[in-house]
Amino acid sequence: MLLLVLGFSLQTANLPAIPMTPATPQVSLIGNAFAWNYSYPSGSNPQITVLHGQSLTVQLSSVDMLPHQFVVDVDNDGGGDASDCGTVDLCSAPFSTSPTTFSFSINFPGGEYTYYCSVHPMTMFGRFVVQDFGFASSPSSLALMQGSVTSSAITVTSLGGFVGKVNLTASVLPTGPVASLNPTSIRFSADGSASSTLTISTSRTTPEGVYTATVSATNGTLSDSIALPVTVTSAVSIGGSLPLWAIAAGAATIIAVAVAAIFVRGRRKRASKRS
Ligand SMILES: [Cu+2]
Repeated sequence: MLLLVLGFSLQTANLPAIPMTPATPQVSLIGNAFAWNYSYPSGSNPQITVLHGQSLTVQLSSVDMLPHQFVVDVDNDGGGDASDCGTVDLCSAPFSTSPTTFSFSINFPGGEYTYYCSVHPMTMFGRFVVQDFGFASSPSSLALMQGSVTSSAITVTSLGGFVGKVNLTASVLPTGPVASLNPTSIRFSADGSASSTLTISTSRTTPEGVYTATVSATNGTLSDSIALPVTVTSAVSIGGSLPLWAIAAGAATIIAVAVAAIFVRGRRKRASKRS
């Protein structure tokens, strides 16, 4: 375990990272067929780390007179295929001696990607990390009677090495069942997960119907939410209605009375014939 931690920290220490402010993330990449930012203080092929949902501006320039093109390989199939540009992969315009900027939104899932120069994909590439958290519930839908309580486990998972504390809130629409969470904030480590219990309770007077419970998670920059259908059924219709056994018992009584009546009539007929 210690070795793993050491290995991880050594690995991250070796990778040059570009510090970014969450509000206006910007990164500068200088094209050189040897590597992006070749021989620059930030290090060659620096890792780019962004948060899901952010917009990123990449300032692109070239120092070797050669054409370059910045590509984020969103589908992870390599950086040499400019055919993915404009569909799945994010690609700047080709550039050479004139600098250009390329802005885009990080609307693809959290995880590790690679950015390339599509002209020099063998030398000009680096890690492109999208940090996010995943959000899941188990079970993913709930059903309960009036006047009862049920719960679902809400799990938050770190993606792309996202670390930190996430605050959770829960609500139910329309008004009726009451939602609560325990705990209301989760702290998790890189690539780890943590969970909270969503509890839904109803009173005897909560109207029957289908509701939606929403659990939202935010760390101030990232936010995500998950919705769970909640079905409230009547306690009366299940506990107080005529169950099958009662219907069966009623039918048996009717049959028994009918049989008895036929038997009595038969005896009377035979008795009258005899006399
Ligand atoms: Cu290039």
